[in-house]
Amino acid sequence: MNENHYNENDIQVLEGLEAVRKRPGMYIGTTSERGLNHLVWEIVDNSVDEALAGYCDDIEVVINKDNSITVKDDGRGMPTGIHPKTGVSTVETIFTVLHAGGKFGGGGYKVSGGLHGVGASVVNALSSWLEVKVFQGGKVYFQRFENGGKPVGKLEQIDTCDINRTGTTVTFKPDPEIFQETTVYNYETLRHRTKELAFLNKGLQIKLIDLRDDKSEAFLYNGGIIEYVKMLNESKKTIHDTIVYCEGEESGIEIEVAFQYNDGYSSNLYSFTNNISTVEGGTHEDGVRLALSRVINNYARNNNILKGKDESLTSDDVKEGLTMIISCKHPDPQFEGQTKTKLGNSEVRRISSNVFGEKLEKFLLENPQEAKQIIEKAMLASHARMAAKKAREMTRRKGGLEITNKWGKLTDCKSNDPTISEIFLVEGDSAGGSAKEGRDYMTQAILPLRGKILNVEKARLDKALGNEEIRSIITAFGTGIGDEFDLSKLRYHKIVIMTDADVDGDHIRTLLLTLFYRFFRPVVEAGHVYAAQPPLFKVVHGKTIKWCLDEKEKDDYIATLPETTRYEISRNKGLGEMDAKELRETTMSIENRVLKKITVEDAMLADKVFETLMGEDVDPRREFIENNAPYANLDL
Ligand code: TTJ
Repeated sequence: MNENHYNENDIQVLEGLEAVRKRPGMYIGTTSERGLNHLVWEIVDNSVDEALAGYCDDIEVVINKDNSITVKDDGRGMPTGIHPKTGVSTVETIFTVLHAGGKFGGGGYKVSGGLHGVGASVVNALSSWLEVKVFQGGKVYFQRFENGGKPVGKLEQIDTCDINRTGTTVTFKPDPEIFQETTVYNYETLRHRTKELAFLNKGLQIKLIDLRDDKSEAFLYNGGIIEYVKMLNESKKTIHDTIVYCEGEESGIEIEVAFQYNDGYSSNLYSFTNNISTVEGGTHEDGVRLALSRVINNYARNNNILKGKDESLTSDDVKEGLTMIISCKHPDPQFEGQTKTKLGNSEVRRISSNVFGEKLEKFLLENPQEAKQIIEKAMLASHARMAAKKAREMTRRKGGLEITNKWGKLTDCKSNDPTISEIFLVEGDSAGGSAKEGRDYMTQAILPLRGKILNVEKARLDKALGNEEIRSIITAFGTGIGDEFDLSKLRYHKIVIMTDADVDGDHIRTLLLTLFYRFFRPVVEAGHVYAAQPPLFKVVHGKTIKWCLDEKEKDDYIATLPETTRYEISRNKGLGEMDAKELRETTMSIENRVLKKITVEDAMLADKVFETLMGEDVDPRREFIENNAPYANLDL
């Protein structure tokens, strides 16, 4: 190659990577910590693809001391030969040409993961440097890129190796100019997804190694999603022993389902397509749900457990206490929905319904004892559902209750326009009082919450409805609940949780998020839920009081003070320590406040923390606290 002259290909390549650096958000969604993690998954997905193709069963993810990441696999190794279209090695092509992975241009993998499939070149573009090593045919190849993906030399052989050793190793260092918020990896976040990937790909070992503090774990599940269900039900009382498992394939589409019921009232259903979490569900989930109701109803009818024509179990009834994982592998998945996490391929509905229905029917026939337990559980749910309906009708009809008590302690805002209306859920009456005084009465409503809100994990819908705090929340939201839920009736487009920065505050927030996760998930999904961030520090000097959001803001502020100034710093423990004006200026006013948007994942995590902390079994709880002590306070 003439080193002084770029040819047309080179220029296109440079422009491509430059475009990624100019608009990283377009390629990885965000340059926050989430985007930083995204880089890891983009690389790991390549190795997982190799595993899905059957050529790799060992992957290592290493967080190096300098927060660079190494991903290593024992697959066939990336192709090293010259790529016919670009005239440079395929390795270089994959790392420098947008969309040049195995998933594009055909001929690659049958089934492929990848979050958005943007590929290795995007990771390269967003890295200060990246190195790749390929072990293939007894040779070791190497290439390095710097400054956002510019090759430093060509792919070259640097060594020899055992002819039997094959694989790919990639190390990259995220560019701090791009990831300005943080370039420090969080072990727990990487752990969650590596573990999940190991569950979803049985027999694949994924090691996570943290060289910053010599921590490492290996995840390998020969039982795959069966072991996933087992883990999810670990802290629960299950109502039957066997974890039901089925897998099947039709027209190149694979469906795998595992489930087990526990004695709780909520359901834990997670679905995936090509290892991607389909939070919004989709046709694979629909099919399984349909089959679950159909088969259970048929069985109950054939065995005279359900009598009469109109008595039947709804899909909500058979969902209660259900822990289920659905994993679909599809050669051409169509992702739809607001967050592109809903599987849209319509043929999958029939296929998953058939595959799952057939196996479930067989299981029930062969295991009458377990069938009986499952159906009894659903019947109980059905009765509770009818009781809840009656309870709801009662609350609606009780005229007196509506007038004096319907709104609980809600102080509503003047505006009726949900898009500009906000509701603050405030811990404690005294902070509630300050909030009421400090609010913008046009757009901000205040609902003070007293005491611990009902533990929703242990409560059924009908019981939850009996709780005064929860009733006030439901009434205030206006959406209804259960079968009647209607997002379009939401009265406030911002729901702001405002709690103290202490253990009780954490607990109440966890409780609220659990409640929202269980009963108002679409509200969370639509991005209406926020956590207020009251300032953590107060700096007083002379007559000036400065509230600072966090350690950094406090330090920055102190640095601006003249050296001779005497000042006092105190930690702001509760909302009650601020008067109405201060609360408005620091935490509530639209101009100054900082709100943290709550994602479904935050809510799911809260739900999980809650369950583990509140569950009846002591051992998992102790274990959780021991393992997560520093994380037990949700980092919101
Ligand atoms: C593609 O088909 C021919 C044989 O090699 C296949 C391949 O590319 N395998 C492969 C790629 N295994 N592992 C990778 C890979 C691993 C990492 C860590 C990063 C990247 C970009 C690819």
